[in-house]
Amino acid sequence: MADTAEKDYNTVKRRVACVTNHLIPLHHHHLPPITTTGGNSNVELCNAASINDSYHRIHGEVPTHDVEWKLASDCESGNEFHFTDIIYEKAVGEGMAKITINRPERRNAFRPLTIKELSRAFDDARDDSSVGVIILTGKGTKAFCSGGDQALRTKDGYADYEKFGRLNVLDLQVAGYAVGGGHVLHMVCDLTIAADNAIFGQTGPKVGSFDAGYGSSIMSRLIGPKRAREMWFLARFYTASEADKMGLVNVVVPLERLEQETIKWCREILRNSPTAIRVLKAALNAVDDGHAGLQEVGGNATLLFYGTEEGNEGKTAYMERRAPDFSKFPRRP
Ligand code: 2NE
Repeated sequence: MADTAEKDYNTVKRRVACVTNHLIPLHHHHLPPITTTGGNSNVELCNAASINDSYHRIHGEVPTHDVEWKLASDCESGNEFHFTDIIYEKAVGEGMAKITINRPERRNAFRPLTIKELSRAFDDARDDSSVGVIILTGKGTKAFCSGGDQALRTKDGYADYEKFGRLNVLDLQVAGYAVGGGHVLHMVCDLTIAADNAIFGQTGPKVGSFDAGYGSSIMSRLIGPKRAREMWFLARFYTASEADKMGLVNVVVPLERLEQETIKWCREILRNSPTAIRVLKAALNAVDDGHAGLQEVGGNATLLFYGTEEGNEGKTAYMERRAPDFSKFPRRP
């Protein structure tokens, strides 16, 4: 009898703890401090909520050991990549790839070659089924990326050794400056982990340029149309803390913990269902991407359907030159 009462008491205690975890602000917990320098209390509550629930008790924290990075090889041919403007690495034994823009002497400004190499690395990481998360970052601590290389700007776009210009280059973790096209790159990423020395801003109108594509539409979605106009028309710079308050970034962490925190986020994502993440990513982009976005969600639905008995019956019947029998499959309400 005493045993049952104690069990009930413990159950109640656990449930109350679980509920209060969802209510108590972060600083009431003895958590390792993730510095969210803005007033984004939702992010803090999300982190706090998982400290003492059953999921946390079963799975625990993600491991904190250092990642072993290795220069990436082509996932199909196995050949080593030879890049000039980027460093492309994969984590040994973990589903992470890291792409580092490597032009620190120019604050990691990109030129056409940089974009070509980024595209190749992103294509490879996408096609490598062992990779679930890609980290995009810049070499050094002074800048993530300062946008298009102005020294190579010609009247028909950015031109390097090939001598012909490209304007609509791929506008695609942040320490230091993320400005101009570099700011667009961080906005099109799914998540942004900012170091506390990060500076964000558009410079286009100051240097006779602009991004009227993703750089405008995604920004307006992220921070709202008024703020987006402010950011573009005035071309001011904003601190990491200001960017956090605007909803431009997910979290701000001390510079010396940038990689460590990013890895933690990656490991948390990687232990979740890849299909759930895949479909959610498509769904979160769908509204903004119009037909292309719907096609991505549609492609995922087809992929899942191909794994069902009903989908397989259609294909098998065709291959066996017989009429398909769909009668056993329910028409769900
Ligand atoms: C990024 C920022 C604010 C950093 O300032 P600071 O003081 O830390 O560095 P500094 O001394 O300006 O830069 C160091 C070196 O890097 C070069 C500089 O010219 C300088 O070279 P040296 O004097 O040592 O030789 N550098 C930096 N950014 C560069 C760039 N983007 N192109 C070429 N060289 C660059 C400060 O450097 C800054 O404001 N940079 C310019 C930012 C900018 O305006 N970017 C282009 C925006 S337009 C764009 O990205 C774009 C587009 O045109 C079309 C479509 C999509 C995007």
